[in-house]
Amino acid sequence: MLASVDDIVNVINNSSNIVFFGGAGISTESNIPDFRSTDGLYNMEYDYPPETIISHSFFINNPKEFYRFYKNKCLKPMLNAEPNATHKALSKLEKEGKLKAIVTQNIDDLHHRAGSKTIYELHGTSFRNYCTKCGKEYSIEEVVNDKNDIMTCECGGIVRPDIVLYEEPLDDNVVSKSIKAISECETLIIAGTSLVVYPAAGLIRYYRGHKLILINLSKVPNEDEIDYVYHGKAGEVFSRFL
Ligand code: CNA
Repeated sequence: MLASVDDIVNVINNSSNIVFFGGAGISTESNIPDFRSTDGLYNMEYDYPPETIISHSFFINNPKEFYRFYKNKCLKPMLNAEPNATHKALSKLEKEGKLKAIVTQNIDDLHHRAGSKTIYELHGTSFRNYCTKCGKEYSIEEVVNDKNDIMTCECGGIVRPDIVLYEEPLDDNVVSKSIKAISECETLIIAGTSLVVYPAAGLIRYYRGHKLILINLSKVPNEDEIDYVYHGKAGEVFSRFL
């Protein structure tokens, strides 16, 4: 059913075992564009759609174009971003013992930087990078500041971000922990995600309770199955917890 900010705040206040499932829409209020909103990456001019560029085969066959897009459109906005009200409120709810885990599709590290501890990053993180040949690790700053078209390691191997590219499988351990948290929680909050990227979106099917909340700017598939639906910005709800 459609719910107000007050309704959602009440459900959260009356829950003691919450899990949060989020996506790119959680970080748009930190000025990192998402993939599908009007001003998101899908509506900007580029030679290929983002899911083509950020795919395993594209990275292997066209690393120069991969790096051009990835550095300009993903890394640079992330490097300058700060946690917003939603990241901060989730960290506070965890400290209060109410929030048990964050399951995120984001790769921007903002939940960590807001102080959250139990975070399952389904798609990895841009803040870890490694050489595909020798495994040497590189920071996000080293990747952004690298002047070459393709970042290579001193051993000659190509450096890649520790993110799950399209066509690549999710990490089994992260998936198992996410499923356990979702299946055991009392309240599941889904926010800032179009719920169209699988297998990540399929994990919400493991929720078994009756306090399923959606906070999203636009509609998502199967919304009529969700107990509380609020169409608006995540920050409008979570700023109430700061
Ligand atoms: P998406 O498909 O771009 O959808 C984002 C959703 O969030 C849309 O439905 C928007 O309507 C909604 N939205 C935008 N702003 C807000 C807001 N302030 N409050 C509430 N809702 C909002 O993103 P998904 O995460 O569903 O797609 C999964 C991809 C996108 C994952 O693989 C991510 O790694 C990838 N991605 C991540 C980032 C990041 O790490 N910040 C940025 C861009 C893309």
